[in-house]
Amino acid sequence: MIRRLAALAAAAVLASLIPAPAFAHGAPTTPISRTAACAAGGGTATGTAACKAALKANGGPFGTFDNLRVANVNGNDKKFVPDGELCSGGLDNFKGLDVARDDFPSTSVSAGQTLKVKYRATLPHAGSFRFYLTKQGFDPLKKLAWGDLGGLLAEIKDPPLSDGSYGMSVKLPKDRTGRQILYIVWQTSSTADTYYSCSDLAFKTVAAPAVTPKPSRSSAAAVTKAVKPKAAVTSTTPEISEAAAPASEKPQAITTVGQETQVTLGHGIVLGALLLGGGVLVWALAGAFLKRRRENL
Ligand SMILES: [Cu+2]
Repeated sequence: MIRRLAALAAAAVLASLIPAPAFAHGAPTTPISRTAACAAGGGTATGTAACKAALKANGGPFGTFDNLRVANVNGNDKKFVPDGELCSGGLDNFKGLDVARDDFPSTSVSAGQTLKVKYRATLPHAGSFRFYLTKQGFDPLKKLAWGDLGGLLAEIKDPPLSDGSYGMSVKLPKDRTGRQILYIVWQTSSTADTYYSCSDLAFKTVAAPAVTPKPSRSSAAAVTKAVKPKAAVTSTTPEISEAAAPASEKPQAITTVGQETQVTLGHGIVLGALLLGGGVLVWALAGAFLKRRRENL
């Protein structure tokens, strides 16, 4: 009996030493990312033709939507993520997300607008978000390559977390039309991981003023109306008002302390649970040992 308990306790201790399974982390839900739309545990768009095709191309189940991360990149994204594999971060269990299609679940946007971004953090980490947008002329029917992306659109460090999502906003360029991809790189500083995601955007076509030599008053009025969009931001998820405090307003010292705390609280919780489990086993073992001794006396 005691020997069996000892074996169990030893097994538990060994199990706690084996690297723990992947924990949840994050992915953009607004604008909806391919991983949040199609991958496990993410969005509700798995039934769409694009997600079905992506799953087929994946050749097996997707990884968890918030787990599209690569370790030890340290900012060398192009070295770790090959052309044509940007949406999967070069990861085998997300490779279906790289399929070139123009019908992935998308977010309708207007050129020049300020786009609200919600990056769901199932496990918050300190770090920086880098935003890239495909250049005008991008062909969605070709796999995304680094050369398709324009320069850095925005970089936001440690944005505010509200209702489980990082809230950010990015100003979109004025010259884009049609389907484009917003590529977000989340390089965390509290872990070794960098997260990658593709969010498909559909730029609204602004009605071009009719090219008539002498426009009548009524047609001019119609054009004015058409040019003024009612809502600037169209999101796939309901809006939640959020404190949009710029990252720069955060005191640097507190941010640093927060990072340390985050690491301890985040991945530390699991370690704590394992230690607690081990403690319970040791306690049970000791109890059984004492009981046996008492019986022997
Ligand atoms: Cu994580």
